[in-house]
Amino acid sequence: AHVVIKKEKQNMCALGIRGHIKLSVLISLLVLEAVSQAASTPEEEVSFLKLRLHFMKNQYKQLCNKYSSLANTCSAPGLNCTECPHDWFQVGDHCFHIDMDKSNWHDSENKCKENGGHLAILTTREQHVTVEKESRRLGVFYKFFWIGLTDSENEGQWKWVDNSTLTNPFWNRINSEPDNNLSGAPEGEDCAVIDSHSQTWSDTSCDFLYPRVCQMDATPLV
Ligand SMILES: [Ca+2]
Ligand SMILES: [Ca+2]
Repeated sequence: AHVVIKKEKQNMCALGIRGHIKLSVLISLLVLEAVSQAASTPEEEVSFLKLRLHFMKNQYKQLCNKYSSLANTCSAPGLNCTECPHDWFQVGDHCFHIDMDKSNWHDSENKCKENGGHLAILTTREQHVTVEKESRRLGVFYKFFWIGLTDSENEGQWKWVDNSTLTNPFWNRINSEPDNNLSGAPEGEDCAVIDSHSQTWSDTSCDFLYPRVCQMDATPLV
């Protein structure tokens, strides 16, 4: 009986490896099929291909997860089936992570860097909505998080941590932010936080202690 079980296990592992090859072939076929689809305008073709790609990525993730759970039962190596590290959430081509450890702005940026990222550069409404959802999912009571935006070099000239200038601001205009309020901080307010509830930003003292949103590029699956 022991031999039979061993044999079955070997078969299962062989199946797993064959499955992996089939998986790769299937993906190639699907990609080819998508590319060969005729569309009347280039714009239509682009949106069609985007849809197909989105569908195939989901298919790939499902197959990849199946493969990994099978690989787990033998000695075959598993696969990373997501485009973001564990505990990070994905929006488009980027991965984000909420870290509840509270630090000043500069230490927060360094801590994001230690994990291979940087403080979040939030440019779309979808990213703000997802940060809000994620903070709720974590049951986060706290609503202010550092993002990678500062005007510490030149007062009033807001720059992201990748040195790009701010083009699509989400300031809390109801509270007249950014106000560089000197009463709370004699040196002014040169670093930005997101208020996850209202999904808007405020400037505040860079020395204050807040949790943070880190960001890194997603690693494409295929
Ligand atoms: Ca300022
Ligand atoms: Ca302010």
